[in-house]
Amino acid sequence: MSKLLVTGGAGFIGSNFIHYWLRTHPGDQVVNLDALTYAGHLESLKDIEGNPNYTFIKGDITDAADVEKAMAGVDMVVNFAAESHVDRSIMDPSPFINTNVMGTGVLLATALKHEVKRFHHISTDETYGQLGLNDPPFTENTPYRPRSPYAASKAASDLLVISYYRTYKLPITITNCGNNFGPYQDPEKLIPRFITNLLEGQKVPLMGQGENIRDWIFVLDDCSSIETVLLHGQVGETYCIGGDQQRNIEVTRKILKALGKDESWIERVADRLGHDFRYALDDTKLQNLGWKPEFNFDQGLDETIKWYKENEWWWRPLKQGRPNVDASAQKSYGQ
Ligand code: NAD
Ligand code: TDX
Repeated sequence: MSKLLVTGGAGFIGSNFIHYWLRTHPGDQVVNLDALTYAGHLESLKDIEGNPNYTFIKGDITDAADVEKAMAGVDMVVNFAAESHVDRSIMDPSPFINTNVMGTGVLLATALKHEVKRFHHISTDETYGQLGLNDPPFTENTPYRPRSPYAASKAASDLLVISYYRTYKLPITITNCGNNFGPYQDPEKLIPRFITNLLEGQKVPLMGQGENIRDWIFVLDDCSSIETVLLHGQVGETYCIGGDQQRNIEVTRKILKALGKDESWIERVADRLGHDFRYALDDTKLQNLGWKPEFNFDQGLDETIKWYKENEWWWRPLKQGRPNVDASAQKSYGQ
C-alpha cells in the first residue's frame, strides 16, 4: 500500500489519473494538492469525493507551507500541477514561470526533506522544440530547444528535477508526453473547444493553414504509461510517451464529420505566434518496459465526443462568461 501525492489533480490529466489510480490500486491512498486556478475543476472528481482513500487539499505548489502539509507520509509524488495552455503563456508568461519553475522547485526541496521514494514529473514533447515534416521523432536524447514561454518553463522545471537526481540522488522519473485528449479536458484546448463549439452551434477557430501536426494520445493511455514508469521505470530516467500523429485540419474534419457538420463551420483565424509546426515522439524506451496504448486516435476521438455529448453539465458552465484566449491579439516585436 502506497500513499501518493498528486499535484494538479483537479486538472485534465491529473483528475483522469486519480480516477485511474484508485480503480487500479484500490488499497492506495491519494492526496490531491491543487490551487484550483481557472483550470482546476473539482466537479471532475465528484464521484470519488466520499472515497476514504482520497483526500483533497486546496493549496499552491509555490507555497512551502501548503506543500509541507500535503507531503506528510507520502511515498510517491506525481507532479501534474502547471500552467498548461500555450496561448496563455504567449499572453503572459509570468504565471508559467512562477508555477512551473518556482513551484516545481518547492516540491523538489520538500520531497527531498521527506525522503519520498519517487518524484515523478509530468513533462511535454514541447520541450524538444519543433520538427519538420520529414524529421525523425523526438527521443529521450533529443536536446531541449523549447520555443514558447510555456515550453521553456516546462524545460526549466525538467532540468531542476534532473539536477535533484544528479546532485542529491532524489529518486526521480520524468515522462515527456504528446497532446492528450479525452474526458474532463478544459474547453480551451483544440479538441474539446471544437467539439463544444459545434454542440453550441458555433464555428471552430482553426489557426493558420491547419497544417500543424500534433502527436495525440488518449488520456487513459497516458495514465497507464505513467503507471508503468512509476512501477517499472528506472530512477533518474526520462521516458517519451508517443501517440498518433495528425494534422490539425484532419482532426477538425473528423470532429465535423462525427457531429454532422460541413467545412463551412471552420473559421480561419490568425496563426499562433511562434507556432510549433510538428511534434512526434519515439516511445521505444517506454514500450520496452511493457507498455502499450489501448486506443488509436479515432477510437479515442469517438470516446471523447460521446463524453462531451453526455456531460454538458461539466463543460457548459466553464464556457459561460469566459472570454476566449486570443493570443493572435498579442503583438510580436516591432509590430
Ligand atoms: P490543466 O491545465 O488541465 O490542469 C492543471 C492543474 O494544475 C489545474 O487543476 C490547476 O488548478 C492546477 N494548478 C495550476 N497552478 C497550480 C499551483 N500553483 N499550485 C497547485 N495547483 C496548480 O493541465 P493538464 O492538461 O492536465 O496538464 C497536466 C500536466 O501535464 C502539466 O504539467 C502539463 O504541462 C503536462 N502535459 C499536458 C499535456 C496535454 O496535452 N494536456 C501534454 C503533455 C504534458
Ligand atoms: O482554437 C484553437 N485552434 C487551433 O487551431 C486551439 C486551442 C488550438 N489550435 C491549434 C494550435 C495547435 O497547433 O491546435 C493545436 C493544438 O493546440 P492546443 O490544444 O492549444 O495544444 P498545444 O499547443 O499543442 O499544447 C498541448 O499539448 C502539449 C497542451 O496544451 C500542452 O499543455 C502540452 O504540453
